[in-house]
Order: sequence, then C-alpha cells, then structure tokens
Amino acid sequence: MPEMKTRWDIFCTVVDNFGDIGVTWRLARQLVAEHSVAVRLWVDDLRAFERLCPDIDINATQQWQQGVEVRQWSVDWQPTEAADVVIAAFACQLPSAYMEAMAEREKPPLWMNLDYLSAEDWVVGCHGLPSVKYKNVQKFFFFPGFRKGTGGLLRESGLLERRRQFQQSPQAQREFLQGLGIDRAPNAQLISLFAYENTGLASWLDTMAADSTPTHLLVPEGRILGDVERWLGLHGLKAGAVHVRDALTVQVLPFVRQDQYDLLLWSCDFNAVRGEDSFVRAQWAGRPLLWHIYRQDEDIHLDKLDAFLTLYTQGLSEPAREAISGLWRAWNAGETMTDHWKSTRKHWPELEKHAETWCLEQALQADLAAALVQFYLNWI
Ligand code: TRH
Repeated sequence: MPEMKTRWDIFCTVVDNFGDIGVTWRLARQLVAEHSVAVRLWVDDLRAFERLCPDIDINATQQWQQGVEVRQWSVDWQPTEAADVVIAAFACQLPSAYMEAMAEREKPPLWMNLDYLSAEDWVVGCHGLPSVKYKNVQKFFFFPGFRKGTGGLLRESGLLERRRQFQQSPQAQREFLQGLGIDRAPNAQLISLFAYENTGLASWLDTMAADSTPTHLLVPEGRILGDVERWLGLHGLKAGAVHVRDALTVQVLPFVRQDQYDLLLWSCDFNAVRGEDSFVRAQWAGRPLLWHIYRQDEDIHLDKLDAFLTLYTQGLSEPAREAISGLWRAWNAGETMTDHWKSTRKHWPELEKHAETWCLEQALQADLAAALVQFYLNWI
C-alpha cells in the first residue's frame, strides 16, 4: 500500500504587496519538494500570486503548481476536511467552518501561526509557545528568525551551492542579464532597487551620478518608480526604459518570476530590498544589502530594524558598522543618503566579505521548512 502523505494546509491572505504570498508560496513548494508532504495553499488573491508565478490561472478555484495544490480562498467557503497540519500565515483568520472541521477531527491537527520575521530578542522566548485554543485544537506560535532557538529562515536545499555556481560563472550571469535586456558596462557596479516610496532616493541617485565609478541601477517595476521618475524628470517609465545621467545608468526591469529574482540578486554587487522575503533572499545572495523595512504603526518597525542591525553588524570594524547602520537608518527615515553612501563605499571590501560570512553563519541554522516539519514530528 502506498504510504499516506501527511497533509498540510497553508492559509494566506494577501494584505498588501507580495510578501504574504511570496513567503507562503516558497514554503509550500519546499515542503512538497523536500519533505514529501501534500500541501494545499489557500490564497485569497491570485492576481498578486500571478505576478510571482505567471503560470497561475487566476480564475481556477483549484490548480496544481509545482506539486502544490493551489486553492482559491473565496468568501463563500465550501466545506472541506481539515489537514494534519494547519498553518495560518501572519495571523490570518481561518474560515469558521474550517475551524469546526479542525475540531471535528478524531485527532486534532497541529495548528500554527507562522509569524513575521524579526531579529528581536523576545522572539526566542515566544517561538513554539502555545497560543489560543479553539475547542480541543491548540494553536502554536512559530517564529522565523536569525537566532538560535527560533524557527530559522526559508532556505531551499542546495540554494547556496546554486548561488555559488552562478556567481562563479560570468557566462551564466551574462546570459541571464542579457535575457532581461541588461548590457552591463565592464567596470560598472550593478545595483538592484526594490523598495517602497522613499524621499531619500533622489540624494542617493545624485551621489551615484556624481561618483567616479559608474553604476548601473536596475529597478523592477513597482512602488519606487515614482521617485525614480521624479528624479529623472520623466513620466510613464516602463520596463525596458534606460536613462543615463552622468555616471549613473537607470534601467527599469519587468517584475520577474520569483526564482528569476534570485538570479537578479545574485548578479548584483549590492541589493536594495524590502519587506520580508526579498530581504532574506538578498542575505542568501551573499552580497551587501540595504533593507527598506515595512512600516508599522507607532514606528515599531524601527525597533526591528535596530535589532537586526545589532545582530548583522557583529564582527564588523567600528567604522564599517557605523557606515552601514547609518545608511540603513537614513534610508528608512527617507533622509539624505549622500554621506552614508560615500562612507559605505569606503568600507566596500569589508562589507562584501562580511555579507558572505553572515550568509554562511545563517545557513548553519536549520531552515524554516525543516524546522516546521521537526516541530510537527516532536508534537505527534
Ligand atoms: O512586497 P513586500 O513589501 O511584501 C510584504 C508585504 O507588504 C506584507 O504585507 C508584509 O507583511 C511584509 O512585506 C513584511 O516585500 P517582500 O516580502 O520582499 O515580498 C516581495 C516578493 O516579491 C518576494 O517573494 C520576491 C518577489 N519578487 C519577484 O518575484 N519578482 C520581482 O521582480 C521582485 C522585485 C520581487
């Protein structure tokens, strides 16, 4: 008799942007590919999903993508059996009929809330703790994180080897970039820019334009484009547009599929990223990065930013630590970037080495999918 696979249901509400679906889609694929479980991914907004995975049929209520059963999570919920493991991503509220189905199971499922990523200390103490209970079904907190004792970070098996091979192959990089219409000048530094609207951008672009080293800036279509347009004095920038201002070439890219985005990060010397998933992927790229954190009420995101900086800058010399911390803080405050960028450039070799060291250190932790599976095995 074939072995019955453990069934997992992952619930995702797309609050805004792409991080919610970005994280859950990545997790779902990895669980299927590496842990041989059956995954249903319930998503309430297939249009956001389609941007990351153009194969998605936005009208299908049920479809299979890379071994994952994708279900449209619509308001008129149809009765369905509850799975063995249930993940509510980022505290989303499960349908009440599904909660009933969980409670009706002979053996209640393992119910977890996959929380937001944070480097703060308290995460270690809260990871894995019981949360609320619904009838006989206990919910648990599952916290991703950078520290020992957290749920770790999403990292597919073989990711760093694939990244290394790609970065060691000028031909693979050239082919990938050419496929996106990018013709990199031999001595130009390549930077990718994925960020929310930012009033600090103009000063950063001014500084790069005035630099003695040329920069080729790659900007996937998205929220920061308005600031780029203002700086260029142009309207209606579209993918494919290339504009040169002194030492700076600005090129608008299409929003690429999720696995291609990794290749973009791996190709660049420096990556500006945001939110949660691109932030983690830029760390796996092993290159220096700039994080635009997702804004939260009462500025609580600034505590998260500081917590990460404290952890990330350990092992850097004092001047390099000040340079990168100053750059990140200015970016997140929308302040002028000029002096911070110049100081960061001064410490470039150290920051490059450090990015690789940080990546390897983080890769010593169990990855998030493996940690979830282990949590389940300990629980049963
Ligand atoms: O899009 P984000 O800002 O997402 C989120 C959401 O705002 C969410 O509500 C919030 O909770 C979270 O941030 C903190 O940033 P993120 O997380 O980096 O997600 C972007 C996804 O888009 C990521 O999976 C990478 C992917 N991506 C592509 O697939 N192609 C692209 O060209 C680009 C630029 C990104």
